[in-house]
Amino acid sequence: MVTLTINGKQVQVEKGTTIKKAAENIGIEIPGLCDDNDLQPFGACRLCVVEDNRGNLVASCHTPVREGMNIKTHSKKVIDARRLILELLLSSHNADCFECDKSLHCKLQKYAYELNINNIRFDGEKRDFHVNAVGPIIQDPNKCILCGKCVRMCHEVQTIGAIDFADRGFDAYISAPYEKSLLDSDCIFCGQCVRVCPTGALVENPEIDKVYEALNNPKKHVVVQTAPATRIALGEEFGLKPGDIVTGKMVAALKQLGFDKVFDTQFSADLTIMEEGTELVKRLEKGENLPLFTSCCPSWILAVEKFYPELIPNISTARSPQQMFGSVAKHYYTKKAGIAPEDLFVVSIMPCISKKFERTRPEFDDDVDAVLTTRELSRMIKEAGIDFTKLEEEKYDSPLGESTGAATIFAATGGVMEAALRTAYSLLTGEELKGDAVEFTAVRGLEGIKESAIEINGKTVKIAVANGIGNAKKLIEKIKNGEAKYEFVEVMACPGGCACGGGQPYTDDPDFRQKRIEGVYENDKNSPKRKSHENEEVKKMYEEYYEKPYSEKAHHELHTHYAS
Ligand code: HC1
Ligand code: SF4
Repeated sequence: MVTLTINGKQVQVEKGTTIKKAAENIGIEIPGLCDDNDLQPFGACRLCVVEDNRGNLVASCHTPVREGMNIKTHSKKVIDARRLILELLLSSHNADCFECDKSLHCKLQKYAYELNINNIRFDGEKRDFHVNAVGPIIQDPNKCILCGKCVRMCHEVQTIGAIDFADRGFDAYISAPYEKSLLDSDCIFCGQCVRVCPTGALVENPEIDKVYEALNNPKKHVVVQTAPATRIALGEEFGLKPGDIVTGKMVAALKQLGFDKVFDTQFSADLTIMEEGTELVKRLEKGENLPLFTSCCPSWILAVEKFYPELIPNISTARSPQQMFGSVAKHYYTKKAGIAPEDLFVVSIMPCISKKFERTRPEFDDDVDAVLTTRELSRMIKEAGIDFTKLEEEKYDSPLGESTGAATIFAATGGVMEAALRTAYSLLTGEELKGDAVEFTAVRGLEGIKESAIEINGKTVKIAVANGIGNAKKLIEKIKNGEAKYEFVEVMACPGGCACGGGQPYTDDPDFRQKRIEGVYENDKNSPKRKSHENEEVKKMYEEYYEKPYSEKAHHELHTHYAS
């Protein structure tokens, strides 16, 4: 242990701890624009400077504590330096906060307020770059402060390397190679760069206006689906904690916003399990194209298409729940409700930016018309003046509104695997898992790669779960060089899974992943039904329309193919 003094208070921390973390341990927040718990210390912005024994300013985010140090975190010298840094950043910044999607969540704005910046002493040249608004992510280099968090997230964590610094000095900016748009780059739209960007330089491409237009068009029948992960995070936008379950309030808010029907992506997550579970059983029986990889994460699909096309035969052909919902709404629901398919407008609320890309894939025939992130939905609720926390809970509409605990856990890494196993077990043995035996705890938790094996009918099924594309790549290399062999593998591109997706509320809570995931499993535990094959509305739809999982009709409308 190392003993040091921070602001006159003696502190003991482990060797190797940074000064910034040591200060946080005693409740002192030091500002920083370039550091993040997911990333290696970088020391680029220098806003985190503190004063040491000798009166020197050191960057606290990457300076380890030393025995006997005497640190001042908010001395006059420190505050003057931080103000100077901020004023220099702001002197070239395009500070049109009124029109900025990051406003109220922008770290630059927050620190400018907290550090009392009321007079920028330097009238610098403003950054003047082209804003790239094509595709699901808007890149506005004029708002960029070159902290490098997006680059490091993309390289260090996701190991994609789609973006990097270009040019030098005042002309430096972040871009895909050769100034290409992200659509023409290696980007897989995981949105993790957006999640960590401290300013409005990277934001999702909003689709709110399109949704309002449909809601105000009397000819349109507008239905909305809500992804599993939205219900454990939307509350954060209204002062609740990560992991607080707000399903009923979210449904009530969507009804107040004027959607004709409020349905659930969890309905189609149960449907996905019926199709993908059947596919798994068939592949296990034939011993073909194993391991089977899950297919619901569109960033994972893009990663396979771009970097591992040889794995395409191993990817489940089941469409993602978002796209299954779109297809079911267009084909089954319109017939049942007597609505002309061209009058139907399908909106998704997703924790994910990549879902905006997925809906535009040509093979999905515009089944989904607009995708809003959880953040975009919160803005609509705020704009409508709805007091979210006071809403009376309401229920989803029928017939695409019922779901089970198995669908709920799709939101957490390992959840799709666990949900599929609950149903595959029943399909393979003809027996039901009872009570808490449905819980496959080996695939739960935030570890990057989880491996396990389960016995079904005397056969061992080896399984693996990867979250974060960097971890998925490690797992694929293990499989490719023969170090590991599995029958079934789940991959989610975002560390933690969809609960921690790029479209979820921005948060500074260092434990946001764990808290949101706890909410997911609590929701499952409280569900009266916990297996997808127990979903009555899904069963009824098979009886009335698709006949059985993997039928010809199901193949046509619920499965897909991939680009190689
Ligand atoms: Fe996901 Fe999925 S779990 S991919 O994370 O399979 O986005 O929540 O909606 O489609 O159901 C996301 C979440 C989501 C799909 C489902
Ligand atoms: Fe990289 Fe993901 Fe951002 Fe694309 S969306 S630039 S892959 S971090």
